[in-house]
Amino acid sequence: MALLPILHYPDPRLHKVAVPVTRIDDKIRKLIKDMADTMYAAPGIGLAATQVDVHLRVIVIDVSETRDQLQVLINPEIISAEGEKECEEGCLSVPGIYEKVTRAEKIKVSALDGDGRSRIIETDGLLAVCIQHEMDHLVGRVFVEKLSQLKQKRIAAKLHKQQRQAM
Ligand code: GNR
Ligand code: NI
Repeated sequence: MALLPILHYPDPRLHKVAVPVTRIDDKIRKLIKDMADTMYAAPGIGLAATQVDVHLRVIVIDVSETRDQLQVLINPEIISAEGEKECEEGCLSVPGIYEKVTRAEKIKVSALDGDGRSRIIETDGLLAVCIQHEMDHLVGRVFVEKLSQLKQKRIAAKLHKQQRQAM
């Protein structure tokens, strides 16, 4: 088992844009395994490759209570989105910060699974929120950047304080 270090906001590498995977080879399979281990250990319900400083369109998710329903999304694309919903979000790259974010309520997404089979996911609820949160990471966006400037300033101050106390 290999745990990967997770980048912490405001690390500029969190703003890199990931590129599509062209071939699912042993290197990608190892990345998926290590990302899943890292997500479960954190613990988190999702992890985007961007967060472990790998800039490829790879996401792992497990929103199950039993933590045994791993979903791998490679090269995900939103086909359609409808409605709006507010949900309190957190992020492994922004530890200790939880804020309400508005997302699409229902989404339809195409992606490849870990074996390279293409699949269509139609979902709402927590899985829809999580997929949108992870897909934002792949284009260099962190959830706090969707908040008001005032909230972002308060979060930056809180993170500075946390960092000082950790030293
Ligand atoms: O573990 C996580 N929980 C979470 C809760 C609400 C909305 C989104 C998430 S994703 C987050 C893990 C993470 O940072 N993924 O990028
Ligand atoms: Ni996140």
